[in-house]
Amino acid sequence: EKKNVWQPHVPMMNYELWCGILCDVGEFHCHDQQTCVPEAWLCDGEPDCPDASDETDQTCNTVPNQVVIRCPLNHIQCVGTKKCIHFNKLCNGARDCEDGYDEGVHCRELLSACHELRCRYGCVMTRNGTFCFCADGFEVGEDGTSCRDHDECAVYGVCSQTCMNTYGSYRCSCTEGYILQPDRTSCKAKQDPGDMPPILLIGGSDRIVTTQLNGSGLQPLRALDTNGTLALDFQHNQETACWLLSTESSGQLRCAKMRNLRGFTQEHEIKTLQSLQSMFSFKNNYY
Ligand SMILES: [Ca+2]
Ligand SMILES: [Ca+2]
Ligand SMILES: [Ca+2]
Repeated sequence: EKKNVWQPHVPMMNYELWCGILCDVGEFHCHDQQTCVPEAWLCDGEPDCPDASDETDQTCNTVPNQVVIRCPLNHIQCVGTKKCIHFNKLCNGARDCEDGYDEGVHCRELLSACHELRCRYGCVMTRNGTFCFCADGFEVGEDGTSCRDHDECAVYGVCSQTCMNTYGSYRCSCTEGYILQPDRTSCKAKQDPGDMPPILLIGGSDRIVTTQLNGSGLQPLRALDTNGTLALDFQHNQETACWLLSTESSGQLRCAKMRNLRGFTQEHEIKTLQSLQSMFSFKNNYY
């Protein structure tokens, strides 16, 4: 049962403030109600939510079946669950998998097998056998015993923009105009000037307006012919808004400068050889 049920008597704005943000499909809503993380980061042995709610037993026992958990380097999945634990937690005398899969008589029986492997760093003992592992940031070489740097950047999505592999680690960076966030992996666009609040540009059926994110400060920018279908885009680097207005008989593609996100200036029509009637399918990609 969800605890944050919809309360019909609470006005929309209050509900959103009270409930925090909403997450996209395929994302997990951290229990802090403010952070969304990809479902693939659930129960992978690393806390990704600020409150670590992506790693609690309560979360990991209720992960939907269609979410596939891939354990990170040096982690192993507790059999039959979605929980990943670090190799260090195998045979360490404490029960880390709910069913005790990580502990047992094999921890004693496999000691000599591990010894024979002559692992450069450490040896893993599971109920299915033994193998070598390396310090975090390193992976086992082809000989099965030595250690070499793990190229973290080879995995898509490790950094949100630029990734640089280093010996034993890696470093994320951002392209110009973006700032690296405290999580050291994601980038956010710089706000210039810094204290300028974000603004919503909205295309309605009869006009284009801007508002602040909380809905206040509504400012009409341009009236439109009614009965049209509107698609709208904003090119940040050129401070230009473009919109495509289609009616049953004709279509028009227009652009205007929008300095400092205030009014429209230098509005002009973009002439195309193509009939804009036939651009309906293209239009859906034009937001
Ligand atoms: Ca996680
Ligand atoms: Ca253990
Ligand atoms: Ca590395």
